[in-house]
Amino acid sequence: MENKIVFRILFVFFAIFLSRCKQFDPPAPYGPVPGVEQLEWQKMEYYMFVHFGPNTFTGVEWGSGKEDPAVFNPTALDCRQWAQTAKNAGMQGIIITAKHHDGFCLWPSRYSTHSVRYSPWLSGQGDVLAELSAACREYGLKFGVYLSPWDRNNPAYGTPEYNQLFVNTLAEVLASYGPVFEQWFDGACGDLVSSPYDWNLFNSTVLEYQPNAVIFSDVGPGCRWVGNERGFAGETNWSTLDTAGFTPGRNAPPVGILNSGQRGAPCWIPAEADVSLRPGWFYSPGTDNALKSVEELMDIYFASVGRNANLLLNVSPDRRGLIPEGDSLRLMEFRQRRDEVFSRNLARGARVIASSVRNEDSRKFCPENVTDSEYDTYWTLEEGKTTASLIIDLDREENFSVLMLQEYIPLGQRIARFIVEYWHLGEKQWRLLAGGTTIGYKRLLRFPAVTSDKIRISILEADAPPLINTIGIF
Ligand code: FUL
Repeated sequence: MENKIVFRILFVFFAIFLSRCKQFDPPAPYGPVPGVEQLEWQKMEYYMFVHFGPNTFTGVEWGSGKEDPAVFNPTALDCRQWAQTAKNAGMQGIIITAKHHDGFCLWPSRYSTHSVRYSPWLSGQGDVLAELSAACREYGLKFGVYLSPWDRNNPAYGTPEYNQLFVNTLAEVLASYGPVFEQWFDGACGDLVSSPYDWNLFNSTVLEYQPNAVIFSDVGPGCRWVGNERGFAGETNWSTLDTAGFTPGRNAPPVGILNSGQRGAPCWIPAEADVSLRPGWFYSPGTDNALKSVEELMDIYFASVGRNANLLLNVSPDRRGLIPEGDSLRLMEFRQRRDEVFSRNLARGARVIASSVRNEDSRKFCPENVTDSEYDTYWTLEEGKTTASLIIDLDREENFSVLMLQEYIPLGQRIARFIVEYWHLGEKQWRLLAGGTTIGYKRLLRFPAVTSDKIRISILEADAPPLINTIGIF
């Protein structure tokens, strides 16, 4: 009898305990979600592309592969200067063209006679990848490699043997220069290929040697081309894509799809926007006065990082092997402008009022999570609810012209339409400020400056309960 009472009491306590725990349950993931390495990659946001090789010295964009390796002879190559420039520019890593379409290897490859070993640079003893990977480590930057499958020098190119040769080359690089955060596969090919590339073999080789690398191509699997070389992601940009039946290059999905991703698609393949500071990818004296302006770079930033894509900005070391002074200056001006815009987040610590909250009494999903500057805390709603609004109360009048929204993507991308309003102090009513479709990892909105003490964000359409982890007002 006594036992029964004890059992009942225990049962009641257990039930109460379970119901309290439930209050802390996070929402279930929706659709595909990023892998750990894809999330780390997304948080990098902005990093450097470096195009360097024989083309630097010959002034062409696509080398024929027949160039004499003797043309490669930088007089003062210094990868530490590249790394220092990237660091000061606010970038998180560097991806180098280890082998471009001309087949020239920037390291002394065992598998090619078209490499630094056959050049006069450091009497054939140099290794650009060794220098750059060491410089990246020194400056706390991540290191990535571009290797073009299209090879205009390799005699085996176009034969079935080439796939294995390319894999050997790939393995050589990936095994030798420390952690690689991104493997960049270019789909471009100007010559006819009679023997198809073995993409499955290429990808599995990358992951065998660098399991944490994010693989870039037209169809991922780690991240995808944004569909243009202007640095512009779509205003609508889903990190999901359906790659069935597609391969990189000629058989890639249409560029419009790459630009905007696909809502409800089965694979998590976020966009990366690649664009060059100069009109071409490689250095040419003719482009010294044609660098993108700070305004153009800001437009690119808002259209890439500000539209749920990472920005891969290319710089072109010159014939000395240095990033030219003008290019480096422009990168610093660009950084300064971003610092000016983003230095003070007016929303930090602000009071937030939500129309609805998940498990209200637990406070785990409370609206203030969006202004606490922690990545892993977020505001969300009860299961089944997909629309809601948030008011950020600044408690004083402020002047602002940029809004930042971040969706908590570790549980999937959900939001499909939203608007932003501000409280018009004179008229005492809400006025429309901006609106959009997707948010994703980060969405930045620019508008003519307004003065107000409150803004309201309304989620009008989402595929599952929306999760917002950060809001910034600048
Ligand atoms: C393209 C290449 O053909 C260009 O030369 C450059 O490397 C660019 C980043 O990708 O597909």
